[in-house]
This record gives sequence, C-alpha cells and structure tokens, in this order.
Amino acid sequence: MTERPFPLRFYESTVASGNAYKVRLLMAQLGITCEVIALDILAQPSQSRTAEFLAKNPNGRIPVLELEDGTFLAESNAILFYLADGSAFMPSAAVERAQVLQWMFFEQYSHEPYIAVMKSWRFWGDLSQKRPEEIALWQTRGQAALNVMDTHLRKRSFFVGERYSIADIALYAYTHTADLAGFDLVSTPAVRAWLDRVAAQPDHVLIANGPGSAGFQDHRQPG
Ligand SMILES: N[C@@H](CCC(=O)N[C@@H](CS)C(=O)NCC(=O)O)C(=O)O
Repeated sequence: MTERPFPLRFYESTVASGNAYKVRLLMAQLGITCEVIALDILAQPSQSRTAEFLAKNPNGRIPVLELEDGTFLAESNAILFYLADGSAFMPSAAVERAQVLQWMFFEQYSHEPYIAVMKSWRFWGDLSQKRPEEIALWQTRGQAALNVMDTHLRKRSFFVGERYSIADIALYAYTHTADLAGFDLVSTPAVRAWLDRVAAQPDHVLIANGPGSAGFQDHRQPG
C-alpha cells in the first residue's frame, strides 16, 4: 500500500451491521487493527445521532473511520475504497476499478436497501407493523438483486477480474445472511458457491464474532 493517513478509530455498532462488517472484514484481511467504538444505534435516539457524532458524520450513521490526520470517512463502500487502494483487494486496471465501483453502487442502490432493511425489520424492528404490500415489494426487489448476482456469477468466480476484491466484500456482507432475512438462496446456486469462495479467503472473519454481534444470532456459524 502507498503512504496514507492510517486508521485510528473505527465507529461501528453494538448490533450486527453488515455495513460495518464489510470494513471489519477488509481490515482483518489487510492486517489493520485500530480502536473500535461500538455505538447503540437502537437507542432512542441512536447514539449515532448525537451532536458529537454528527460532527464526525453529518448523516448520523455508522460505519465511520477516523484517520490519524483527523479525517472522518463515512459510507461503508467509500471506506473500503480508501483502505483497499493499492492492495490486492483493488484491481489496478482502470476498467476493473470502475467495475468494482459498478458493483458497489449496485449494492447500495439495488441490494442493501431491500436485503439489509428486511434483516433489520426482522431482527430489530417490528415486522408486524409493516404493511404486507411493503414487505412483498421489499422481498421482490431484494430477490431481484440476488438474481442479478446469480446471473453474473454463473460465468465467474468473483465479481470483477476473476479475483476477490472489495466488490465481493461489499456484496458478501448482507448476502451471506440474506436467508435469515427471508430471502431465497436455494434458487441462486451460483451465489451460494460464491459465498463459500468468499468465506474461504485467508483471514476471513465472521459477522457474528465482532464487536457488533450483540442481538444477532447466525445459528449456522459459531460465536
Ligand atoms: N450507506 C451507508 C449506510 C449506513 C447505515 O445505514 N448505517 C446504519 C447501520 S447499518 C445506521 O447507522 N443506523 C443508525 C441510524 O440511522 O441512526 C453505508 O454504506 O455506510
């Protein structure tokens, strides 16, 4: 990696956040350790909405990475992009870097808003308060994202350039628990095979073993 301000503190959540997990997974694979501060985002109001935290991220959400020069980086995929720059987790060819962004934007627009939100409703929100039409729409849109991934992965091992990259990390975070959120992974065999490939990468860490694991039990995994 080239010289750059190093991570000093990582703000994440006391409950399992896939967005925070992306960063925790990449930091483990890059061998980066820093102070971790877990906020209670289920508190009313969330600890990410205090004036002190809004000064770090005006959008009031975790994850946030504080760098040694005082910079605060928000948005999980922007943090991945910063940390991976110059490493094996970021392709060097311009078109492949753009494809990494392509899949990370897909994740934030077509995948995470449905799959992560359904997970949050099921684990920490009140699913019964949601209208059936709303749940059905979220189900349809989340499943459509999984189908797009499956089509892409039928001819490839990883999302970009036949190599594990931050595009895979960004998409793995909420996909690997999508079945717990009520989505069907049985009909997406290429996604399931890719999930196994991602989990087999060196220095992989589990979502359920981090500081942000309280309240979330993935019974298929230890911890
Ligand atoms: N697009 C953002 C989403 C961040 C996000 O939604 N964070 C949630 C936890 S996963 C949060 O901080 N929720 C608390 C709140 O909104 O007050 C990212 O990728 O980092």
